Amino acid sequence: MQKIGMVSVVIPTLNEAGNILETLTTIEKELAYPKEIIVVDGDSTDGTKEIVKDTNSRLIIEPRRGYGIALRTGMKHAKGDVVVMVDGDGTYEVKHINLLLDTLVKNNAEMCLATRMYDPNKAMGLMNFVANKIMTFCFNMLFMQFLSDTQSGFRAISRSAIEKVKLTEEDMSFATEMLVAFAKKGFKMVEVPSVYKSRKYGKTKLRRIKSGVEIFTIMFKGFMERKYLWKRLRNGSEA
Ligand SMILES: Nc1nc2c(ncn2[C@@H]2O[C@H](COP(=O)(O)OP(=O)(O)O)[C@@H](O)[C@H]2O)c(=O)[nH]1
Ligand SMILES: [Mg+2]
Repeated sequence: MQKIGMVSVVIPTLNEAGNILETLTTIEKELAYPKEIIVVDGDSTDGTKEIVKDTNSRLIIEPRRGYGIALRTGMKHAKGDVVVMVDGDGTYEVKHINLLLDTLVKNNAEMCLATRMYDPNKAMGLMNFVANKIMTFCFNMLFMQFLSDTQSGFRAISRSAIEKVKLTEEDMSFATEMLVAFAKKGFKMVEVPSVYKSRKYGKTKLRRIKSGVEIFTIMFKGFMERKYLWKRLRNGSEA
């Protein structure tokens, strides 16, 4: 990404009435580029939709369940040359949005992620922290990358790069599927240090076991599909 014209911020929400307004007002205030904000709501029943309707953000209702489905729907509607995805639950430091965008441009990268692994407050729960470390280690080994937080959902991404990959995951594994696809294409991915904030309202929709299995499956499937692996195996058997 060499220059940013417009940024599309895509925010999935499912019952985030206590959190969404702060996220939206912070982005409105801080984001230094021309923008559109798209909230993709899973037909929340706690008043999230009504709150979003009272803002300048665009509201899209996506009644089909799944974090990946919501983000894919939002990205389809995005018009900016960069898409920023971020949760609407207030757990990311959205003030860092310009840092992500500037770093994307400075490095001429296709993706910039906010990493929460250098958070001085160590606010991430132990279970999530350990699982994330293992997933990130496997991802780096399999795809020769140097990321520190593969489960970060706060990312600035070149829209033309998104259009070059096929993404089909429906739930949380969508975030990993995207990394696998980008790594296989040789797209450049960089990180900026950010923080993890504890959820103030509502509760997580993460189902740890289900998502864990899906995340490892998508990584190993992606690895097995690597053309060079088959080539190496074939050459190996001929030798
Ligand atoms: N539209 C939509 N949003 C979702 C769905 N599941 C989770 N989200 C949103 O996606 C973001 C991340 O989900 P969250 O429950 O916080 O997962 P965690 O961050 O892994 O604990 C939050 O803003 C959720 O409201 C869904 O099925 N549909
Ligand atoms: Mg969350």
